[in-house]
Amino acid sequence: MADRGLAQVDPAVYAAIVAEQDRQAGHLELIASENWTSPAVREAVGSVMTDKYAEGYPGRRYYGGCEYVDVVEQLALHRVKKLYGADYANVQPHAGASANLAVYFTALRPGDPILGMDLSHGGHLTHGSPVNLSGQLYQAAFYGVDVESERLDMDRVREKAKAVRPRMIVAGASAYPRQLDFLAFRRIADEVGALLMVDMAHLAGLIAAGLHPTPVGVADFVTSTTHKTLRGPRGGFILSSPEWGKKIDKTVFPGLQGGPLMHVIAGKAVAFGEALGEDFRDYQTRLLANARRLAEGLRDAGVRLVSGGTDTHLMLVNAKHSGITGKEAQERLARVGITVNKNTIPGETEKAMVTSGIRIGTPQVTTRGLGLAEMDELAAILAGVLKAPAGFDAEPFAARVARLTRAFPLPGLDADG
Ligand code: DSN
Repeated sequence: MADRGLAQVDPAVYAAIVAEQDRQAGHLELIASENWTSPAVREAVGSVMTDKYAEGYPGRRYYGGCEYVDVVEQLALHRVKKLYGADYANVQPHAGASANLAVYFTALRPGDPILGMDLSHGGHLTHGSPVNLSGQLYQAAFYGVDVESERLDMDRVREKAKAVRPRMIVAGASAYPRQLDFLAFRRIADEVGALLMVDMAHLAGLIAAGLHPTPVGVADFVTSTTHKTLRGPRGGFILSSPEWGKKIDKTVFPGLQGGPLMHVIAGKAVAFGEALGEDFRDYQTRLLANARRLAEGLRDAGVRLVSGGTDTHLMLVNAKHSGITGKEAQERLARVGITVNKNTIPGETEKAMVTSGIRIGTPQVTTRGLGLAEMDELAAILAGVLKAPAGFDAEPFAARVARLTRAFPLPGLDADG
């Protein structure tokens, strides 16, 4: 068994993995929450560390044989604390959603009021949505963007907080293209006697590179994923103060999770190491410049962007302004080799599976090397497809996308995939 590879052992799974790799290589992936991990990260995630049970924490495990998994968890902890200047970290959450739940279970009691960002204005399911445990266990209220500017108005957030008197304010978003003012959130939290949690999942790479203000040292709790702008494996982590740390550790294990995914923690350690390296700031700078250029190109081509543009790695297109739904925009772009996700926009009137917008982000295309000139071409393709009449000929657009994917292969893939 040892010498038989996946292709021999399970041709069906192997074929699906190869097809997925080809799909990623042959498409321009513009989903703002996705990226392309380095071969080193993928090697760590695909390693024997997947075999090891390690319930507990480094030096305090419930299983023998943990000396090497301890090394990687210590490395991950040391590196993530250095990356963000944090005094406490937990790298065991399997995902951003479990990191958020761990903070809630640590600091709140069922029924406590919480205040998060409205899902249709860019918030996240785990910030109090009624379809998520966070909205079922806690009494959730929401702040949203101003209808005119489509940006957060911190005076309105303050008014809402004064009315709701939350035990916790949650700042952070999945589809908000503007900077978040964490200091203003802190002041509001202090005014109403609330704890502040920042979910920085989307911004984690920008914050690590110093290109977005940091919530560390400002919020009581910072949660994140590792796989978005940060370009690590799929997973989550929590930063906080040592005072909260003991409680958070207990909530994550044994409160919420069992054995940590040590292969993923190994991948996180590698990704944090990469983020501490010299190239990372350059990558984040290019990612941001690409997003701005793409937003300008779209705007110049008459595509309407929520809030008129972006300060971050993502933008939200109002597809209805171009005469189609988010669902149709996503499907049209798929036909030309561009992957996006349909997304609700402020004032949404369509169902979640239809929506009026799409979300576009530059993390993955920047990783594969596209720059400003390519953003101009991409803006022209996107605008052309979005504004085309129904039944348009996708082929010329697909050929332009293929020229870009061929000119910018995914790093670390052989020429033949
Ligand atoms: N689902 C993620 C995103 O796409 O932004 C957030 O968790």
